Amino acid sequence: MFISKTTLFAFAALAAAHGDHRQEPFAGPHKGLWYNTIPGDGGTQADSVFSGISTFGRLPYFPCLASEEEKYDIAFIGAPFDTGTSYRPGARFGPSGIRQGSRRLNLYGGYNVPLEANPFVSDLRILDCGDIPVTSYDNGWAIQQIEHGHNNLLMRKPFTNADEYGLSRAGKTLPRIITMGGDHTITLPLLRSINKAYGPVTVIHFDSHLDSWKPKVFGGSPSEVASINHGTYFYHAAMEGLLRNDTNIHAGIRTTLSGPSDYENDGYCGFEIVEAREIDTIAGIEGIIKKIRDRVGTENPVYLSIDIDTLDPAFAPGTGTPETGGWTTRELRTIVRGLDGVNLIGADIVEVSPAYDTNAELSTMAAADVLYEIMTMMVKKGPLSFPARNER
Ligand SMILES: [Mn+2]
Repeated sequence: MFISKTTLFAFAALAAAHGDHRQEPFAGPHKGLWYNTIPGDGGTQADSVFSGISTFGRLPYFPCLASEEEKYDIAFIGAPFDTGTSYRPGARFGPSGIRQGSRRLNLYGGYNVPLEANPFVSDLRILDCGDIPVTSYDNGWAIQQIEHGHNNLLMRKPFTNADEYGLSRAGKTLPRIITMGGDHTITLPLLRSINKAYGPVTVIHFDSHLDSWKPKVFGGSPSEVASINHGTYFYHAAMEGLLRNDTNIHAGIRTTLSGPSDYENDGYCGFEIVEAREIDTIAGIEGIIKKIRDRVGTENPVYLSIDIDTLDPAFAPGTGTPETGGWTTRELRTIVRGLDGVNLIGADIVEVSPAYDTNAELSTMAAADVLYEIMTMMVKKGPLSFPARNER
């Protein structure tokens, strides 16, 4: 019977996954082969980084949306949606591209030198949960799919500290979801989901564009779904009350505007702005980190959304709306690491569009490495839980 076979597989996978807290891939070196009995490194070639099926960082894969029982502390999930783009489409292939770009990040070589931690070795349970099913035929429906898929993963008890108090509105410790887009439209349904758990949140937004443009109305009658796209979602998020209004910040901005009023409009959405060129004028990388940290504070739950077009197209050409004059991959990674210690409740990386990448996979590697920095900070911080108020 089909169902019983599926269930059987799920139980087998659960048993394998729960046996060990280290992030062991299910398919390790092939121990049945004679050359895997050679002492030392003799056997690992059967599982080298260029072979096998790609999950993010070779993390164990489990189709979490197929089983409500599955637990994790951090889950990677793809949202392959790109029908909200205004220029070059293709970010629906972002999740698989980022996984491909992450092949050299893994348990065996995952020590993050500047952050002094290997995020693949901890007591936390971290999974690649595959992709949220997303239709490419109906944006309104797709946006609901993304919100509900994300929220299904977010509202579960975490693997660790499930009964400890946490930062969520209900005082619970929740798992952290890292979403791989998809065009930037996906951040609206992700924030709707986050809002259900945490209420209005602080957002750090890395991007070359503001993404807070007031939607244009065509033909006299406003269509709500049509007005939601990768350049307007923060406007909607602000109008829906999903954002704090005094702690958000954009970083890496360098877009041209339709006029100065774009910045005024942004003010309604509660963002401060760090322009990309400020790296040359406000004490470099350290100045930028300070400006971000001063804005968001250390107590607030913070959501991090990173558009790969923050990077200069020399470093990440594989994106839908490139803008020259951006930061290097080194600069962005250092700035992101500068957020170490902030209460990151979730994150996304978006607009990775592999069709415009080079054969050298610059953009997907950059995206994967930025996620690796985020994953390391989340693991270092541990579950976002704390003793009950009367015990503190
Ligand atoms: Mn964007």
